[in-house]
Amino acid sequence: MAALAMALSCFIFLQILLLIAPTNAQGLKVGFYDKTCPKAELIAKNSVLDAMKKDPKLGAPLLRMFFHDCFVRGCDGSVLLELKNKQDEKNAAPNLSLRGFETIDNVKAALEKECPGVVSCSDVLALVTRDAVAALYGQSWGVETGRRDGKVTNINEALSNLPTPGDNITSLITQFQAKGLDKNDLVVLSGGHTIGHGHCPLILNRLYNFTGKGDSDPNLDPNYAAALRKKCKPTDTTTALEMDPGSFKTFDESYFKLVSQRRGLFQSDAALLDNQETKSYVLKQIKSSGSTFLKDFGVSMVNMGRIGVLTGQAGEVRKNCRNVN
Ligand code: HEM
Ligand SMILES: *[C@@H]1O[C@H](CO)[C@@H](O)[C@H](O)[C@H]1NC(C)=O
Ligand SMILES: *[C@@H]1O[C@H](CO)[C@@H](O)[C@H](O)[C@H]1NC(C)=O
Ligand SMILES: CC(=O)N[C@H]1CO[C@H](CO)[C@@H](O)[C@@H]1O
Repeated sequence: MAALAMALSCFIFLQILLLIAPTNAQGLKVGFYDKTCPKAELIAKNSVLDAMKKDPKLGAPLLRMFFHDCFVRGCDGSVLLELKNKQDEKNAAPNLSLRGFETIDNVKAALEKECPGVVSCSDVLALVTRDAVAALYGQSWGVETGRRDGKVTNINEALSNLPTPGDNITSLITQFQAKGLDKNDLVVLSGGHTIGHGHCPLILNRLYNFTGKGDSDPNLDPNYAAALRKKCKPTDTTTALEMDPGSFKTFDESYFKLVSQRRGLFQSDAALLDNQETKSYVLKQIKSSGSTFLKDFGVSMVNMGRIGVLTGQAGEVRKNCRNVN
């Protein structure tokens, strides 16, 4: 009887612990800074909203920055680091057009003023990304925090860990799996392409000489290809194209409509129709029964935010996001 009471009270005690601190396996939890820096999330949000008022297009590069951070060495803020010899992730080819680093600096500076040495740069990026998506009429989500910052950045790791726009579905699935993300995360997170821009050089092959016979990609709607050829001449290296034309400032499910119409900008977008599971997700989002994308996106962003994190005593909390302490 006593043993039972003991077991029961232990059980209740455990339940209470879980309620107070629902920490996940990686040591992250929503509200990690509630006690150590209670205003952290509010300060981050206000800074981002300010920056986006001045530059409404900033949301897209910020979201992409988080993806690049998490896929290279885990979400450890390594994408923000700078090396004197420029052999850092920022200077890797896939970084083309990564921007918004000043916004991260500003948020970090405001947080250092409020509670010095407490909030990591990797968490700043995770929070800022959520607030940017929410500011574009996307749905908000609870961001897990408690990440610590890494001390290493390497140009070659960016090249080998980031998927490329020419990747096929098999390759995309494998690369996401290597980061602990499944097919569902792949198709949901690809929906990030509902905002922002891509540049002509990345799709010239799809438009002009796909198989070396002067043809275009058969997986691209021919009318859409013709319209894109007007915007991207064969030698164009600079023009930016809206990935979701007309809706590039709104975080919504229209990306999936485009993909289903074979109007995804990249081969990696079109590839989502080449797997039964990812294809069925795409088609489900455009049914009149209603899209689940906005809710799903928050869930998959939390999953992505867990990749290779440093927690506890690992790593450090950088003072300046561009440099190790
Ligand atoms: C599935 C593999 C992915 C590939 C191959 C890919 C590739 C690309 C490429 C090539 C660009 C255009 C860059 C440029 O021309 O400036 C781009 C833009 C972008 N990507 Fe992805 N991406 C992928 C997944 C993701 C994920 C998971 C997210 C976030 C959840 C994301 C968010 C974005 C955003 C927001 C932009 C627009 C950036 C801007 O306007 O500056 N992408 N992506
Ligand atoms: C997909 O891409 C990988 C890596 O580039 C390649 O090895 C593979 O043959 C491709 N698969 C298909 C079905 O094209
Ligand atoms: C298309 O590609 C083929 C094979 O690589 C090449 O011989 C040809 O010159 C290219 N055509 C154009 C118009 O670039
Ligand atoms: C913003 C940024 O750092 N861009 C760099 C991306 O990488 C290329 C080299 O691949 C550099 O030339 C850019 O300056």
